[in-house]
Amino acid sequence: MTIPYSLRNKKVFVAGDRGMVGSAIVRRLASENCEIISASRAELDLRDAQRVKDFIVDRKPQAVFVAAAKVGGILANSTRPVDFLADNLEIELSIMRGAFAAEVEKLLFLGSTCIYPKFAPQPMPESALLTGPLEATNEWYAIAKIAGIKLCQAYREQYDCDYISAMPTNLYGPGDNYDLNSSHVLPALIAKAHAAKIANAPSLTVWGTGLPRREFLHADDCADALVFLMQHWSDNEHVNVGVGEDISISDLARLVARVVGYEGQITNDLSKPDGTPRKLVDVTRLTALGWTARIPLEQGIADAYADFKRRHAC
Ligand code: GFB
Repeated sequence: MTIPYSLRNKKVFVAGDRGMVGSAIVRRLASENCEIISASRAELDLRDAQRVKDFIVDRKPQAVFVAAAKVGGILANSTRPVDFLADNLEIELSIMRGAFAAEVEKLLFLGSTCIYPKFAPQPMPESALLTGPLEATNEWYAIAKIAGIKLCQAYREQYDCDYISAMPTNLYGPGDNYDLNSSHVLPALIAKAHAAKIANAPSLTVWGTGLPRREFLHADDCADALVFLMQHWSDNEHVNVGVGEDISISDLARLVARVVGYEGQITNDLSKPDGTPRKLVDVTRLTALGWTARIPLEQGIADAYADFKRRHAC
């Protein structure tokens, strides 16, 4: 823990500002009185190292949030390995090289808790990194995110750059992806429960056994934690970001159905993978710094469902 880093009156580049987490960071930064720098995908391909470097050097941000990534749920991860490995490596390397060239004061890299071994102790402490084999359904994404942590550490070690990493647990919230082939479980269940309710369908289908357990963090809580870490964390070690509680997929499906108002049966499609059996992060480090999540899961699902209806439903 060092002297707090102030974002006030700074130029801040939020890479990935059109995504769920990036847009939540932009909302959160509204109260920090900083100037946000962003670029749409059409303006700037973040995999293009030269263009990214030119952009960052030209705009001269003082702080950078690396919230841009190729993301997706269990099916997308296991069927598009090149996209998840290569795109993410290119994005993080381009941004960090650009940030270094522009002498950015502080950079926060956003990873994922899938960096931890499939059978890591639960809750998973930061020290579990690289202690065992990864979960096969998302090892490509995990390897790219581990490389991002290592890049931050390498820049710190070789050039004394203040680059830090945060590992959020499974995220959801406004602006999520509701496409059933590429989404994560929570938005998928919202979309399925809504469709089943509208169609008066007798059942909705959950992938896998429903037994795996996951921890869910609202994107606004995540953004708040990331801004907090930007201000209060400066270390080689990464920091887990979570709520400290998990839920089985079956219980999550029942909770989503209740929020959406769907009363039919819940069935299982056992041809789909379960993935990692459990993914609960140890949030001791973050809690000790003074940050805890505020949005309860049921309230967060209601908020996400309201956003889904605004943007997708009739
Ligand atoms: O959220 P999810 O796709 O990814 O799936 P992971 C979590 C669990 O929910 C798995 C089950 O056990 C799925 O089988 N599930 C049930 C469903 N119904 C559905 C459904 O309709 N759609 C989806 N997508 N899942 C991801 C990684 O792992 O977690 C990423 O693939 C990333 O790399 C992300 O790290 C945070 O939690 O298994």
